[in-house]
Amino acid sequence: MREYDVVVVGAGFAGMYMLHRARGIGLSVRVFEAGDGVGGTWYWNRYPGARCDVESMEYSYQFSDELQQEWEWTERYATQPEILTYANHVADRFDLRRDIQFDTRVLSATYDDSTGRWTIRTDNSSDGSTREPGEVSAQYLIMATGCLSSARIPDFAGLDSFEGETYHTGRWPHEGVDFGGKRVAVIGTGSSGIQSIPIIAEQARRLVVFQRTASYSVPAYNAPLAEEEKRKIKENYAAFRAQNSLMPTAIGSRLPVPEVSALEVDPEERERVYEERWEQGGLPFLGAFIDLLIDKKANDTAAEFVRAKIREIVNDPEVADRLTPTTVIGCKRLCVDTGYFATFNRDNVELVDVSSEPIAEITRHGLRVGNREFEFDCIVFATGFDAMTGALLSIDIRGRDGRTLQAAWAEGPRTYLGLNSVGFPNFFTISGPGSPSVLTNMIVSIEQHVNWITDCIAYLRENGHRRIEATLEAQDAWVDFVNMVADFTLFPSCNSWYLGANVPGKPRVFMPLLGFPTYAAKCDDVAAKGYEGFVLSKT
Ligand code: N01
Repeated sequence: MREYDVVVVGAGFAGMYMLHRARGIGLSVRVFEAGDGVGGTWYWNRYPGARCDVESMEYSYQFSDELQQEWEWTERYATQPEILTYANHVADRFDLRRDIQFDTRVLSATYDDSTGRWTIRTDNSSDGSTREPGEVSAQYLIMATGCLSSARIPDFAGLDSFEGETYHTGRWPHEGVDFGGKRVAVIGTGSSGIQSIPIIAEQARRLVVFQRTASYSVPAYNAPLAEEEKRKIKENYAAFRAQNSLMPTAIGSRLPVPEVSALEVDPEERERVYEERWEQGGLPFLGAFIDLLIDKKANDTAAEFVRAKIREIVNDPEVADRLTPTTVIGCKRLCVDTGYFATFNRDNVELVDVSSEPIAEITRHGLRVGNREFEFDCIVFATGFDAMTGALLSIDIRGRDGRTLQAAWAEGPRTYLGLNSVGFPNFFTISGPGSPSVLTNMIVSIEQHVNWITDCIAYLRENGHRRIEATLEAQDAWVDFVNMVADFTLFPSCNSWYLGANVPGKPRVFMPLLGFPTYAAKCDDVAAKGYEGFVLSKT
């Protein structure tokens, strides 16, 4: 069996950077990747309109100044193809591919307490030369499997009976899809639905959108990036990055930091601030006031502002009504769109509300809602992911004493710092549950985790330690802290994927942690105190 210091699962932005850093401290590394290329989420999510909702000058690696100086983003929000090109450029530039085994899915990982090593089993030989199962051993197992990588199609009755084409936004065919002249259904109106619907509407003969929960969305106002703006940022990129990392979401330091409650200002001033943020576009809309995600009354003012915008954009008042969300704005991830609401003014687009009467079944020629039968050539499932834990729990991971991760997390994920879980020594999760991850600029969080893990492994080796594992006490306290922070906010108030509420039977636990700067400081402090809250062992 081939032996490595480190096995990394996944070659998205997390896996690629982990490989680069681990190699940099002299470790032997093998990365396993199920796809046939790098890029993770940007490799799989090739649906029409896929685009990042974090600005491109921010959504990129900062570990190499040469890279960030030389790479030229072309638009305010980068498209999926541009981000994938960037990922491929990084893989080439840092010669990553020679240690990545593509087309290889990790099936299981088993820890052996007598050696302190993991045995990793894949669906491909250990050098990728045959499709025979392969096995390798590693001292450290690092999961870079992504938070939104386990695509999910709900368990609709009759799913297999449909004779037309079906697609999931998170598993889009590489060759693209031609909707020209076709009758298309889109199920789901989260970020993926909201980005793809306007473009599918332009191509399809007829588009019917099935909406279970109306979503809040703000305009992207995407545009080509001005040379002057790029130049200004690049003049002092490090300072720009440092400023962003002081923001709670590690995004958007160029906008004024809110200092007052939405309820402290008079209605005219409030309206002015919302209008200004709306005109700027994008996720920073929620940063208009200090308490939008904390105080329901404050949140109502922002929600009502967006509702009024929807009524303004959509011509038919009944359709506008159906498109108008009633929940807390920002409780589910805020969407960022280009022409989403206006799409429902088109003659070839229909909106069907399935909130009170769900989709009863998928049929041979389409689907049925109550007594109404629809016929389609294609069904697009924009139905989301088994977020944050789905990819991890789909692998049979067995730690000390043969205990499975599934059993350890049966009541919801339990981690210390979102980095390690009790019972699973020498095991790290990059952007794992219990860390800020999806509530931040993911690449910033990824780099922070990878840097921490790399320093940790270097420390262990320098000091002759062979194992590291969180203590139960530290983990329990951390889980309590993550819950306490969430309970202080409005996040637990709706059925979001942050809570696992989109997957029937999944434990309802708020998985990410709010607040990047305090989290990063805590991780630094833990390291400075000799990895406080972990047991390090030399045997
Ligand atoms: O998935 P979602 P997504 N019957 O879970 C509906 C990131 N992302 O792929 O809300 C009918 O948000 C479901 O309805 P409901 C971003 O973080 C980023 O769109 O559960 N409908 C919902 O409308 C995002 O949040 C970008 O009631 C059903 C939709 O399917 C995350 O990925 C782009 C249903 C799923 O929405 C996930 O986004 C894309 C059923 N049985 C994604 N089951 C950008 O950077 C589910 N739904 C811009």
